[in-house]
Amino acid sequence: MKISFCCTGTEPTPWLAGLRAALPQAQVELWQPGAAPADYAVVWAPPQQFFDQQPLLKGVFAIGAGVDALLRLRLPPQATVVRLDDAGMAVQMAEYVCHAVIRHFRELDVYAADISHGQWTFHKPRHRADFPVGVMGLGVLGQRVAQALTQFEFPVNGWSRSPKVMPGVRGFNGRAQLDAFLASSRILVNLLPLTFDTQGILNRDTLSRLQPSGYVINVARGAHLVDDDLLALLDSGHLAGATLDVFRTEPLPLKHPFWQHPKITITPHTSARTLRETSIAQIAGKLEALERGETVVGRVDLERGY
Ligand code: NDP
Ligand code: OXD
Repeated sequence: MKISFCCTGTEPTPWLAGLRAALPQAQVELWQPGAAPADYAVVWAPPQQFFDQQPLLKGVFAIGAGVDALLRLRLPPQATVVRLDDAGMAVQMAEYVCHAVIRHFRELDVYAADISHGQWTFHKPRHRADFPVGVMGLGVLGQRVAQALTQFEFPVNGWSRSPKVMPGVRGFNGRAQLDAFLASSRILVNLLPLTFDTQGILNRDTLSRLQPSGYVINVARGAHLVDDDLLALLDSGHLAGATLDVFRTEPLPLKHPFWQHPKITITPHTSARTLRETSIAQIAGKLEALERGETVVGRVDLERGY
């Protein structure tokens, strides 16, 4: 069995060593243009040329959770596409989002500014009941985040395509319930996949529906957000702030207003990182399951786009 590794922006040596150790029966090679066709591929941001030269692939394993960029390429029609399913990302995402929510709710930036000015000042405690958090996308990552937020006793709303029942989470689903979900939320966390249906979903209309002094946390994809709409709502005061981990162009161009905006915190697409050992173990297990003719979780539905 041949496995081709083609991950742009990833140091290949430890991945190749890890995949070879986990799948000793396989021949695992770093892809080079003109390489012989493989049976499986392990990819991140591969060029179209890769798939054009790999017509026999039975399976394509992404080393990330989001497959929006992959699905924009022409893939071999018979290939099963599999994404990472948690693989250690869910707890990281829960940490990141809870940190952003609590930092905003507890006014920790205000305290930091006070302290930097030598001021020992108390601010009136705020009520968490006044800070309902809405989580868009209740998949592998969104559910973990929503559950973590309930541990801190925030009111939590969740929005997904199909109905979900989660303890402590008020569920909304489908476009018909989107407005009600937004109106019930003050802090909005985006954990949707980027698809035809969800691109630009964080826009002037939707963000205006959040409760006054809303706060936006985008940890999914930059193209979910209409940048100018966010800036306008921050400047009008309808939104109090935003924490953004993902951007339409990455790295975020230095001239982009998000870098300097006093109400925006940015991080460099780091909220949930791919963990190599865990990911290799997951990919190896699923590849062997596919070889045995079994179904695997994390299989991408190409029609839905996630
Ligand atoms: P999942 O596929 O497990 O979950 C997606 C969720 O979104 C599901 O609940 C799904 O609904 C819902 N959804 C999809 N389309 C719609 C729609 N049109 N309307 C309403 N709900 C919808 O994905 P993950 O949780 O694993 O990952 C989510 C995203 O997080 C990834 O696609 C990626 O873009 C991003 N990500 C970002 C990282 C970072 O470091 N910033 C790291 C990892 C991922 P249903 O349950 O009904 O299918
Ligand atoms: C992912 C990501 O989708 O890193 O896994 O954004």
